[in-house]
Amino acid sequence: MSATLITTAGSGFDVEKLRNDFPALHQDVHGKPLVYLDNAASGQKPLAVIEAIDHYYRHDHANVHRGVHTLGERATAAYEGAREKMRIFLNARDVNEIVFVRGLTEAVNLVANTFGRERFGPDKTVLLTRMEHHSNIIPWQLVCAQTGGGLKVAPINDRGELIVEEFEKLLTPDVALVAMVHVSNAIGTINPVRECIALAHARGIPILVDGAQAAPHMPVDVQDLDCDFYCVAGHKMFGPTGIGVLYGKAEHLENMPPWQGGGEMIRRVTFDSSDYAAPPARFEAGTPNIAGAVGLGATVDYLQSVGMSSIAAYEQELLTYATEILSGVEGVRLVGTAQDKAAVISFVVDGVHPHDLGTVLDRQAGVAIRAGHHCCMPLMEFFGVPATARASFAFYNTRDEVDVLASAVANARKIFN
Ligand code: C6P
Repeated sequence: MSATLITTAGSGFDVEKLRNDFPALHQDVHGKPLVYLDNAASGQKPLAVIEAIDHYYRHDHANVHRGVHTLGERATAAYEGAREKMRIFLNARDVNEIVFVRGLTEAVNLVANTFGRERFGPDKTVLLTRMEHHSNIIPWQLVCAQTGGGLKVAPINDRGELIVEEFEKLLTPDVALVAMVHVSNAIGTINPVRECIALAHARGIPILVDGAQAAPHMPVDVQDLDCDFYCVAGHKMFGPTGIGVLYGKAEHLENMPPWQGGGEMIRRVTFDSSDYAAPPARFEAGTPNIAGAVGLGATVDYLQSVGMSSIAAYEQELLTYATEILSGVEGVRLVGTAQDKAAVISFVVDGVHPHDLGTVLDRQAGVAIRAGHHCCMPLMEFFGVPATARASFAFYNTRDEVDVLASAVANARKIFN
């Protein structure tokens, strides 16, 4: 997705109108209108999502898949309806390929402890990239510590782009699985996942994609990608916290052992042995986050009414503008300048620690950014910085907000220098 190729001109995309759907955006912080640029950490929620959860708790709540009574049936229909919405959103072939989980972190842990554990061993490795979030490093490390084997890391260049030729060279017979991020949360790089998936599959290697920062910002089609697993976090998609989705190809899910045991994931139980339910129930032990799923379903409806292609195009325009304005501020250095980039800008400012910058922007200008290592310590080490400041945009952000950010950064630099 190149910034120069797409445009929202003529698409009817009206950012001011869309902003009205998000109550939290309309408030003052320290006496200044909030400028929320921490969307990679979590997105704000449209009224449609808040109201769907409110309605569910006021009228339809009961446990799912258990009650024969009316509320039980309504709650089950709402929960399973949300699964179908997620199937359509990701273009999965079958609704049973959609597993509800607590979030992206749980999705990776689930695959590591089932599919991964069965394939790992002393002579096996998991291939990652240098830009992975800790959620896509630690679960593999934990399982490898028990099974033997270890991690291999595909390198990146100085712009923060995956070096695909090196990635390909690392696809050797010891690799049991590739796990890679679609869009880097820390620097915004959009990885060529489709190409990487094809390269891995050509060698019979399955691949998991961390889609936390892709699904909220661009169309995702798991059949077109042909990934084996795709992980999504609901709260980054402007949905509730505590809910996410693991997409897995049916052929994998059907052959995977359960991870957590409990109610609903079984067919028959005796004290000697038990039989497990088919996917997705096999991986959803216990009472699930029903309201979270309902909210996620409402999020999907909302995002589809705006249009994922329009969202992607608008955010690319905003990224181009923000990159130009911010890199023009004296003392600012951008960290991560990939050609194919989502609307995330990581930067450092001469003489100002990112944490101080984050605090000053909040107190003096009402601007919310994230400062730190963004749960990507190996990536920060690569760039030789302990931390960066990060402005991460959503489709409800505006050029005016970019201007507020840039002048607040310039002021902060004056304060500290
Ligand atoms: N990144 C950020 O500020 P959870 O916490 O399970 O919802 O998502 C984890 C996760 C995994 N992969 C990527 C690419 C992510 O961006 C995140 C969450 C937030 O960048 C919080 S560290």
